[in-house]
Amino acid sequence: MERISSSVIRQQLKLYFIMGSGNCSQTPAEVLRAAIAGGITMFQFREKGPAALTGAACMELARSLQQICRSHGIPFIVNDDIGLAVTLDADGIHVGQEDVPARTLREQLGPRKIIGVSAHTLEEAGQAIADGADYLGVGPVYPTSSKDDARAVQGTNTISVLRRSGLSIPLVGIGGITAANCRPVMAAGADGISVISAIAGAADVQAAAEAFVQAIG
Ligand code: 3NM
Repeated sequence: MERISSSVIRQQLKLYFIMGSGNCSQTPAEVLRAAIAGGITMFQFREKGPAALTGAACMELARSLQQICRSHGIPFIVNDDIGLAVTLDADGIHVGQEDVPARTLREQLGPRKIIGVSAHTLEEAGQAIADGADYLGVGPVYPTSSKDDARAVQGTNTISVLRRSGLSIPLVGIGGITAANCRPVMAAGADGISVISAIAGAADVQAAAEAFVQAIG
C-alpha cells in the first residue's frame, strides 16, 4: 500500500475546518453539517480547553462527527490523540511540535493515514517531511484567540520562506484566517486554509464556509 498522493491531499486541504465542542455556539453536529453544506473539504476533531469532553463523552462525540464526515466523503482527522485516531480508524491525525513525532505516528498508522504536523520554521518543516508527514500546518498567520499557546504571529512570511526554499509538501495556513484575509495566505503558497472561529463561531455557519470557498476560488 502506498501513501495518499500529494495532489489528492492538496485538494482536501483547500478549506480545512477544525472544531471541538468548545468552539460551537450550536451543537457540534449542526455546525459540522452546515460547514459541510458550505463546502469544507476536510475536518479535524480538536477537543481542547477547560470544558473539553473526556473519556466516553469525547469518544461518543468524535464518533458521531466522524459518521457525518463519512456520509459526505469528508476526511476525518483527529487532533493529537493517537489512541482516539486508532480506535475510530480515523483518516488521519494532526500533531504539534510538542506531541508524538510524525515518524512514530507513521510507524504506528501505516502509509494510508494522513499525518499533519504544525511547523513554524524551515527546520521543523524539513524534519516533519523527513519523518513522513503528508502536510504541514503553518501559523499563526494572524492573531488568534482559539489557541492559548499559539506562537508569535508570523503573517504569511513563513509560508513564503518554505515555498522559496523549494518545499513542495502540501500545506495550510492557520490562525485568525477569515474570508476577508485568506487570499494573501493562498498567494504566499498555501494549498488551503485551516479555520476554527470564523466558521464555528459564525451566526450562519454555512454562509461563512461559502464565503471562504468564494474567496479561495
Ligand atoms: N493552531 P482560528 S493557530 C489550532 O499557529 C491552531 O499552529 C495554530 O483558530 C498554529 O481560526 C490555531 O479561530 C487556532 O484563529 C486557529
